Formats: sequence, structure tokens, C-alpha cells
Amino acid sequence: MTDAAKLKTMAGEAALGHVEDGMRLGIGTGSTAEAFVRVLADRVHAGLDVVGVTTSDRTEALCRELGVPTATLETVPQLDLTIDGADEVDDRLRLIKGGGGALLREKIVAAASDRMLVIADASKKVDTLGAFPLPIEINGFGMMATYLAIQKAAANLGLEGDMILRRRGADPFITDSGHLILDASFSRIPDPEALSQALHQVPGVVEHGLFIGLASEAILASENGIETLTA
Ligand code: ABF
Repeated sequence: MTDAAKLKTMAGEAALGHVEDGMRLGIGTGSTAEAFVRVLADRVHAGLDVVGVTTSDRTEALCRELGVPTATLETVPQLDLTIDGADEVDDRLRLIKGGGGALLREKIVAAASDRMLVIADASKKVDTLGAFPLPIEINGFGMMATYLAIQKAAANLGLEGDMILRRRGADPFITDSGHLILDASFSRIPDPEALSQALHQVPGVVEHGLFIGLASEAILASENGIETLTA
């Protein structure tokens, strides 16, 4: 196992300490969330009784492969705990997510949960959000108009930078819900709340990767051990 993989497993194992018998879990996307699913599967095989609502087709497939029971948010609409990765986390537990392309389902699942626990390696901790390009999920209809409206909304907040349509090979990347993603390189987002509100005013924006007021705790793994941030 590489050092990076060990840190993800460490974070996943620490997250298991928050999982109790009978819990309804939101299960995130990305390599750290996958490390959590692997340690969770071992516990399930040892008798832990949980059900997971997954945030992507990819995580759903992994849960099925490893024998972690899953349900949909339609049948289990209220969750006890969501465990998910992040691309950036600040000391107020504000997050950038969506590098894996699953931000819409991740946000719906996190919002349906009593608690959201972020798991990551410590390199994801930042003073100011924004070095990681902000993923913005948009409807394909009127894409150029939406692009310009986002650019204007951001400029009104003093934010400028490239916005690039995410691709998978030669084709646009399509999310599990059939939308497109713009990755916005603002470098620094000093007021994430204002940007979040402004983006929600743009009709073509389906959702964005700023997660504010959702995470209750973060487990950050480094070679020095686990650091825990709480809201
Ligand atoms: C998901 O996976 C995302 O919201 C975030 O984009 C990404 C983090 O991936 P990793 O754990 O592989 O760094 O949680």
C-alpha cells in the first residue's frame, strides 16, 4: 500500500469509530470514501448491521461488490451519518467537493443526514478555500448563457479565473444525474457564503461544490496521526 493509500485507510478506520449498529449511512465518493467502504465491509461481514445510501454509481457498485447493504434515498430518506471525502476543508469545516463529479448527490445525501463526517488526508486542509478549482454542476441547456452568468456573478464578488468545461477524454464529462461540470479556478474564495448564494441565483446552475454548514466533523490523517476538526 502506498503512503497516500495508508492515510486514506487510517481516516476510514477512524471514521468507523463513529458508526453504530443499526445506523443509516450516507456513503461518499472518491478514493478516501472507497477506503472507508473497504473497512466498513470487513465490519459488516463481522456482523455490523447498517444500510448505506451511496452518492454515486461508482460507490454503489463497490458496496455491492463488497457486500455492504445499500438502499436508495427514496426508501431511506433520513440518514444518521454521512461519511465522505473532500477536495478542500477549512478550519470552519467549509468544504470544496466535486472533484470526483458527484457533488449533487453528495450534497443531497449530506443534507438528509443528521451528521456529516469528512475524511481526508491532512493535505486537504487549507486556510482559504479556492486553490482547488470549484466544481459547478450546470444544466446542458443554454450552457454558454449559464457560463456568462456565473462569470458575471463571480466578478461582482471580485472573483476572476478560468472556468473550464470538464471533459472525459474528448467528450464532456456527464454526471450521474446527466449534467455538465464547469471547474472554476478562482484561486481564493474569501467569502464562500456569498459565492454560494450568488451561484444559486443563476438558473442554469444545478448545484456547486461549496459545502457550507453541512459537515459536523472532519478526520484528517497524516503520518503524525489523526487530527479531528469539529464545528
Ligand atoms: C468526493 O471525492 C468528492 O467530493 C471529492 O471531490 C473527492 C475527494 O476524493 P479523494 O478522496 O479521492 O481525494 O468525496
